[in-house]
Amino acid sequence: MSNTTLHFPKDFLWGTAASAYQIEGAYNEDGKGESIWDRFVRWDAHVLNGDTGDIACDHYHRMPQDVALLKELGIPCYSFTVAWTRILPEGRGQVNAKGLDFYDRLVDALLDAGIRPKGTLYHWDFPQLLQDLGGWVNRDSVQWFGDYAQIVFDKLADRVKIWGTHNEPWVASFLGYASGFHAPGICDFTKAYQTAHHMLMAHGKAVQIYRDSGYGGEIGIILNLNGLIPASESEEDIAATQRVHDETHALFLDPVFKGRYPQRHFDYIGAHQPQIHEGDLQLIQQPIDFLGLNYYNTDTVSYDVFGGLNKARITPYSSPGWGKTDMHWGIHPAGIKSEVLHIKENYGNPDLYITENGCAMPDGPDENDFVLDWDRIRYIKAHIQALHEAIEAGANLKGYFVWSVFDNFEWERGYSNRFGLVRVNYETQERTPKQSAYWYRGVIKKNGIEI
Ligand code: IFM
Repeated sequence: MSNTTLHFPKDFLWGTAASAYQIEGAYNEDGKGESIWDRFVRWDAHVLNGDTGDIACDHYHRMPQDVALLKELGIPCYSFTVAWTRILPEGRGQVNAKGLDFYDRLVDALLDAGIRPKGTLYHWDFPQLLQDLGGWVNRDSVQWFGDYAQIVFDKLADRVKIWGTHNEPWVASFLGYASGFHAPGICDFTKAYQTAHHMLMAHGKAVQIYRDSGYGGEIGIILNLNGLIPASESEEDIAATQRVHDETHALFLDPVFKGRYPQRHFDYIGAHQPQIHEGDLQLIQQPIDFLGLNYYNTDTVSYDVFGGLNKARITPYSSPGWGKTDMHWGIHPAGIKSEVLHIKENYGNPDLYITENGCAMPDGPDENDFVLDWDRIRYIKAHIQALHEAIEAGANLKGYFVWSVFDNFEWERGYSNRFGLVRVNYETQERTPKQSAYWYRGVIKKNGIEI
């Protein structure tokens, strides 16, 4: 039987993504200030095995070799995030030239290697000194972020032409301020909603600053949009699914694209509603050039009176024939297509990038640290195939980024889960591309997948 190649549009942007705290290490070097994650990992019992990002993949020191490896793997675009506290150790005020220099060198190294750099301003590592003033709950955070954004743009935006403002603001707001699983470890829904509102305003502010500075590239926001399916057709399960959907999707998408919050949800959360001033929603609703969509998994949702504020129980969902990932997340490739089409149909078919997709698998290395990860290849391929269908259905999908290029620090799970196309031996810091890295190189070369 002969194979068919599903081709992607010309100029489709293939890439890989990583984030500062998860790979850089050098947590207190060259003038870097303390972030909330530097603090959080030192709290007893908050991260599995007491792991920290102090060293992580030591990318800060190994950046030139890492970029050379990206080149060898044929990666056309690399998505990195900037650590706010490398640039502004106190979160505001004095700029740390050595911190800026690191990203300057990274961008130049990428361009020299023929790799397009894509930058994101915020991936959860808020400055601790500003956290001491209330963090994102403090309305001044909007201005703090704007000032930080301006500094980063002025240094890098002449060469970096694709920018994300925030990565996954739902995670920063709700895992950081409602469940407390993430830094700063606060458990308070009112603060979580206020954080979401200020992060959205900060996003709008950064977009405004970017436009006013005339750098002429693309800017957008990156949201994590899990699939959600009611566990049954009962009214209760459907309503619970709607509540979770409102919190994770509409709370972010509606203000960015429509300049309003989902009223039904605000009626439901009552006293937890954020304080909104006149003009806030106009600031949030800046025209953006793309939406970044991170998709990993789909859950079923059922009504549960013990299910927190949303009264919802979340259960991982897998399509028949698929198991679970090492994160115990279900696998449902069609879910990525549903999310893309949800955006297309409800938010004016904006340009989209899949800014993260991938999986942690129980990688079993051989004696040379080589990982034959057919399960990861199967996962990525099925998701790419579903995206091909979404494009055929009319979605404006412009690119796809695998999370992640390297195994790295997976937040509260420490180093126990591996998402990389490249294995990292954390004792020796040796990098070994997995089978999936070579397979992905082939996808990029063909600009498509064989089915
Ligand atoms: O590792 C994270 C990343 O920081 C944000 N998106 C999800 C990934 C996997 O959990």
